[in-house]
Amino acid sequence: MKRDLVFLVTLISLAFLSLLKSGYPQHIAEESCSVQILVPGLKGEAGEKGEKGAPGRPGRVGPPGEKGEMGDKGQKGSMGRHGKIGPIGSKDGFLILVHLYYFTGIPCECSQLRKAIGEMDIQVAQLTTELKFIKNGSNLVYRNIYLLVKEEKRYKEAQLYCHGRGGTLSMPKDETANNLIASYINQAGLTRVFIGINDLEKEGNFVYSDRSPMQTFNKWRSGEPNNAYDEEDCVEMVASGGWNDVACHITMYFVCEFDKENV
Ligand code: GN1
Ligand code: CA
Ligand code: CA
Repeated sequence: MKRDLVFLVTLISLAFLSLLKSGYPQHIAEESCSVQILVPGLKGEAGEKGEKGAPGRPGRVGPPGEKGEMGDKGQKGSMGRHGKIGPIGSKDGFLILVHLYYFTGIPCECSQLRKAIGEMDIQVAQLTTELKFIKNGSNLVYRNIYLLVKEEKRYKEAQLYCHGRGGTLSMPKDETANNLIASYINQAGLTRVFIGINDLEKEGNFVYSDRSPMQTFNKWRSGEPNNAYDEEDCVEMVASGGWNDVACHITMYFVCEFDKENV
C-alpha cells in the first residue's frame, strides 16, 4: 500500500516536472491540480560558515589515578578521656574514704582522693623499704636515726614536732653522733640547725631534750655558751659541728633523733 502511494507520488511529480519544462506557466498547473504537492527543490550552494557554537557538556568522570606517596606524619592527637577509677589502695586509704563518707555524706566517688591515696601508698611503701635499709644496713653502727627537718621552727615547736613522731630533738652525746649530725647539715648546704640541748630550767645548767644531764662530752664553740643578751637558753649546731647557745624564739631548721629500736 505504501509502495503504491510512493509510485503514484513519483508519477505525478514527473508529470509536473514535464509541464514545467514544456513552458506552461506554473499557475495553470496549480489550477489544474486539486492537490498541492510540495517537493524539495534542487540543492543550493553551500552557505556561509556559521558562528562558533556554545561549549559542550562536561566530559565523563575519568578512571581513578595511581596511588600517591605517603604524606607527612599527622599532629599529636588531643588527650584521651580519663581512665576508669582504680581499685582502693591500702586499708588506711579505704578507712579515709569511709570516714569521709561518714562525716560528710559524700559517697566514695572521689577519684582524686583515691588517686592521692594511691600515690601515698606508693610513698609509704618506698619509705618502708628505705627504713628497712637504714635499720638493717648502712646505719648498723649507730644506735640512733637522725632526721633533718627542713621546716623553720622555734626550739619548742621543733621539739614538739620530733616528739610527735616518736623522737626528740637530736642529742649528740659523743663524737660519732656529733659528726653524723654535722654531716647532714653540710650535705644539705645549711649553716645551722637546732639540736636538743637547753638551759631553760636553770641558767647555765645545760641538759639534753630528754632532760638527761650533759656529760663530759661537749662541742661548745670558743666563747660559748655566753647567754648573749641574757636570753640564750637553746642550742644550735653550726656546719663545723660546734655548738652555740641562741635565743629559743628564733626559727631555724632542726634535726630529730629516733631510737632505732622504736622505729
Ligand atoms: C651571735 O648577734 P650577735 O653577733 O651578737 C649569736 C650569739 C653568739 C655570738 C658570737 C642569734 O650574736 O649566740 O654567741 O654571735 N647570736 C645569734 O659572737 O646567732
Ligand atoms: Ca642561757
Ligand atoms: Ca651564744
